[in-house]
Amino acid sequence: MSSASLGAPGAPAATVVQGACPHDCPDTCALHITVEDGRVTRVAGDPEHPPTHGALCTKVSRYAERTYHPERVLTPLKRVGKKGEGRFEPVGWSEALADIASRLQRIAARSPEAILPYSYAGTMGLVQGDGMAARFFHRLGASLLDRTICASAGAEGLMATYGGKVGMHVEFFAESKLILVWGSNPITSSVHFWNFAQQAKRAGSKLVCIDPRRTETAEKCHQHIALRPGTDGALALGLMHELITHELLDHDYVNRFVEGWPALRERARQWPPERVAQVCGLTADEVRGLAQDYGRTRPAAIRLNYGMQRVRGGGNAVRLVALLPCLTGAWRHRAGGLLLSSSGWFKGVRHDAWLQRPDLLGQRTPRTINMSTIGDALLSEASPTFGPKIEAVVVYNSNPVAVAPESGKVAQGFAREDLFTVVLEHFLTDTADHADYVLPATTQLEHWDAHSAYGHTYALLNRPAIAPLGQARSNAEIFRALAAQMGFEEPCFTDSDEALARGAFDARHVDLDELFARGWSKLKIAEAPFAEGGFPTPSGKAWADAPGYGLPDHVPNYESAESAPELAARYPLAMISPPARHFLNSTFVNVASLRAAEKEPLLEMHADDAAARGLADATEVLVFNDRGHYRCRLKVSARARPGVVNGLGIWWRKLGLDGTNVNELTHQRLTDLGRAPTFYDCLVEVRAA
Ligand SMILES: Nc1nc2c(c(=O)[nH]1)N[C@H]1C(S)=C(S)[C@@H](COP(=O)(O)OP(=O)(O)OC[C@H]3O[C@@H](n4cnc5c(=O)[nH]c(N)nc54)[C@H](O)[C@@H]3O)O[C@H]1N2
Ligand SMILES: Nc1nc2c(c(=O)[nH]1)N[C@H]1C(S)=C(S)[C@@H](COP(=O)(O)OP(=O)(O)OC[C@H]3O[C@@H](n4cnc5c(=O)[nH]c(N)nc54)[C@H](O)[C@@H]3O)O[C@H]1N2
Ligand SMILES: [Mo]
Repeated sequence: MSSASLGAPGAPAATVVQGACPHDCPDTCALHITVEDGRVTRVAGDPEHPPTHGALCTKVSRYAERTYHPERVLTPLKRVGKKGEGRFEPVGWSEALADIASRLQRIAARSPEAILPYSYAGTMGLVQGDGMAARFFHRLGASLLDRTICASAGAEGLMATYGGKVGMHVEFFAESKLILVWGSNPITSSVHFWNFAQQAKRAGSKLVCIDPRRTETAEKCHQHIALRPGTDGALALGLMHELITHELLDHDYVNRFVEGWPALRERARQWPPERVAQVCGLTADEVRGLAQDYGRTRPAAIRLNYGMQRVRGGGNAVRLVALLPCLTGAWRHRAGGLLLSSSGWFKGVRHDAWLQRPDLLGQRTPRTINMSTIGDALLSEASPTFGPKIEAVVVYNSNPVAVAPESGKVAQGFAREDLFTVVLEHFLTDTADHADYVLPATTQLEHWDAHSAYGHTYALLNRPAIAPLGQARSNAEIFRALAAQMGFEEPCFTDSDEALARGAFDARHVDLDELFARGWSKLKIAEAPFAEGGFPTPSGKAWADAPGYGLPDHVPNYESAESAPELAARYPLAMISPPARHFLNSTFVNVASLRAAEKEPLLEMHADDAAARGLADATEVLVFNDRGHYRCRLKVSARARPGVVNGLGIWWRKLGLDGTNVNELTHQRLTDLGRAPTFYDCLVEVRAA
């Protein structure tokens, strides 16, 4: 459906436009946008799209509230105050574009690598994400950005096990007899997966949640295994130990489809339940019971999520967990196996090289800056190892001052008077407050896009439902205009947004007629893709021992009693900072109804830890470590296990209690694999404010 008329005779004509949710979420919903008299009046889920099933999360059902928000940035803005103050005056597009282009040209004439694009998944669209923007920065020869802030440890862990970011079809979890919800809080972060898990539960299946926090999801599962953060690798090794001891391996599957198991088997033998229990903060019976359930139930499925890989050993832990269904042969059934990401199924289906045009670099090989260490990068001077000092940053689809680790340093970097900063945004976020220019971007209701997904296997289309508000322009339109201003003459800089959306997928793999007629189309993937091996490795076998990696192992957190006893003596509480239910990363924090639901920045603490510190529920507290302090409201709660506090994220710093957020406390050290941040590997102490 592109736009069907729904109006009753006499009523104002209503049309329904097919859209796709742009947000960074595994569910990537198909949307029905109702438009009446040029205004969006309803955003609903498409009832026919199987994963969406007609339902939306609270946040996105309020998407129109965000689009029509009175504080939307609707004209280009030029800074008049100090960096970070957020004082701007409106300017015209032509003045803004001319000034930005000439500033970037001057820097590029000396050193294009002194210019850095900074973007993540504010929209996951292939057009408004890294389509025209990537073409622009490749042509310019700017520094490349290593986009690691969320998932790259787990991604590399999957690559080193299956050879690709591939997994089960989400729909078939409805038929699983046992589901391990591991490092994932789907009631908050993936409600459409939860719908399938509920169907399984109603059919009598067992649900087990493996998470340090007693989340809403953990409460609704039959069992909650509240391990210490960063100990998932040890738990997986313990499960292997029990599968070996009790003869629960599928030897036929292992012999035919797993490489390197004998060496890992010897390692797993060193992890009896007692040792695992001590490392994970569990009982040995919990480990034994879980192994029995997992080894004896068919089909058994694991919904792994990125929450468990935001620690030093995150990549190794994903390798170990991802091997479990290979050892029990769970992959033989379509409702068995594992899903962390489905994005690898889109490899070769998406026209990435055409969208992003890395060939425009020609012979140039710019340096790569890791987005997860943006604080250090912005504060680095020129040096032979670092290269030129960063002189300009162009931010789109991201809010690094709030979301990047060790945000005190990130804010200090963005406050540099000699840094030229352009931010494409909907709102004056913490990052936009530091900009020299803020450029008003369209929302998903106002532009074209095409979407792949990382939690299901459908391609989606998003048509514009309404004209851009005010003077807003789409990201692609802004980079097209900047390219023209800079004199880039390659024909690819004239491709329209619609042309980019039409060209995003390969017609041999996506039924483009169906995509454009109905808004979504399923990829053709076998129902049980690895029933007979067929992993995307060169041999088709899964790797227990991956070439170039060696055997996976449990890697303790950087900040733990094991690795840093002196630090742990001063800061005895491990802090994790998972998403708050009504926010999406730092998006929606400024939507009044959603912020009202979250009330204030919260720190959940177990009653014993609160009593030991003489802290009463609802006190204002300071959470601190050597990197800084963060003021928030204490919630004494059974959601926290002893020794672990939960600082729910990710508030805008300026909407918090003292101009900071939880990332004031996190550090910039990276994961074992994938160069990712270790947000949940963080020791703190807490006292009354
Ligand atoms: N409402 C909402 N939805 C979201 C997001 C959001 O911010 N808000 N974020 C989106 C994004 S960007 C992503 S990447 C996805 C997935 O986002 P994830 O970050 O995977 O988020 P969750 O599914 O909430 O899962 C995180 C869970 O992992 C737990 N956890 C923390 N440390 C550990 C550990 O060491 N081991 C184990 N086993 N568990 C641990 C946390 O307590 C939490 O319940 O969700 C997306 N959906
Ligand atoms: N402590 C802690 N920190 C974390 C995490 C955590 O769990 N704990 N989670 C991490 C994870 S998983 C992730 S993915 C990152 C997320 O980090 P980001 O990707 O930066 O996500 P958001 O904070 O949602 O910011 C996205 C911004 O993009 C803007 N935007 C949306 N659509 C468009 C558009 O079409 N055009 C333009 N120009 N802008 C648009 C939104 O207004 C919003 O301000 O944060 C990470 N940070
Ligand atoms: Mo993420």
